[in-house]
Amino acid sequence: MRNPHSPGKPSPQSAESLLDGRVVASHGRHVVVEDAEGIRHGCRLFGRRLSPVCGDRVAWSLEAAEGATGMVVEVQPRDTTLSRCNLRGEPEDIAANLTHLVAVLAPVPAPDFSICDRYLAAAEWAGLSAGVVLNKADLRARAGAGLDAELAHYATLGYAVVETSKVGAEGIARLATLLAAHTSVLVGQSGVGKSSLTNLLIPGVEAAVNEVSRATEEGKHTTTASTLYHLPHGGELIDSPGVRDFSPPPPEPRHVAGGFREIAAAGHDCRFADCLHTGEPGCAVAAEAAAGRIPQRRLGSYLRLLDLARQFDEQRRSTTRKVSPGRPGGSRHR
Ligand SMILES: Nc1nc2c(ncn2[C@@H]2O[C@H](COP(=O)(O)OP(=O)(O)OP(=O)(O)O)[C@@H](O)[C@H]2O)c(=O)[nH]1
Ligand SMILES: [Mg+2]
Ligand SMILES: [Zn+2]
Repeated sequence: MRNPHSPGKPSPQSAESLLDGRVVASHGRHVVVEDAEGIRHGCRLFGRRLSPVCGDRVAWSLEAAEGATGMVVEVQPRDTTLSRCNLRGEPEDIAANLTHLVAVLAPVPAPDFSICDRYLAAAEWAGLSAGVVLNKADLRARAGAGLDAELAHYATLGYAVVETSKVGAEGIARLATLLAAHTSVLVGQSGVGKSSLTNLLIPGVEAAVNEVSRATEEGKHTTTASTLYHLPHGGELIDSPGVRDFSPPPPEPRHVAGGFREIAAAGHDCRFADCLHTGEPGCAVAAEAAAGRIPQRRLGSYLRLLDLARQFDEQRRSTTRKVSPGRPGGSRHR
């Protein structure tokens, strides 16, 4: 294993004493690392360079200091990364080594299907399978008129759609079956019940759950850090903090459609192979949307991410021009 010692920094333990571990929670410069026996240790990070997230495989050593029992010295290469744009519009990693994403919705707080679309697109781009959960099925009568049609459309795209409720643990067994073989993350708006689902899926876990604010019916952002749990029938589950909005860092514009299964499929029939479905002649996506087979909202979600992708592309180009003139593709955005 590589020894990351660098001059001027406190020396980590020798490579021989390094242990394999898994980050199961991350709080800035402090992380919780699970060892091979499943014991969890509070750890600091060696140097300034490391920024592990929940799910990362790391090398660490037992080295007590500053209230921590260990120190992470290296983050191993990831299979997958789920990222978002932070408030400054910069990419920021959320979780690593996921295989599956679950977008959680509820009748209350009012579902934002655009956020759901963007999570599903992020899953497609990261190579994760994905599903949609409608939690609080007991409050279904309070849902807006469009809910059934939206869920039916996700199902026609091939996403598993499960209705769950903490009342009678409805749908929990089916959800557990879908999660069994995966490392999954529960994502969605604050207050939809991600932590409540975590508690139902994993007896003994007491992830903090709070009451939805009566005044606004917005969530209260009860969960403040992603945490990884082991599911009793195999698989791992990450409960993540709720969001008000979510945008994934987009890929190059021509790859954006890959985040939308029906748009990618229809796009094969566009007249031009490089059609971006923004009014080009012979666009099969526009034809499908006009015929009502692609919902306008899904097309809108695609176009919004295409806009973002073009902004990123422009930034990438100007950074490349400034940093390394003449070096094609030399500078990546992140
Ligand atoms: N009626 C009903 N309420 C539920 C259900 N599941 C969760 N709740 C309630 O919804 C509120 C929010 O639940 P949480 O599990 O904290 O939601 P969360 O998605 O983890 O919220 P953040 O951590 O803020 O992102 C709590 O008052 C729960 O009791 C359900 O199936 N039915
Ligand atoms: Mg929570
Ligand atoms: Zn097209």
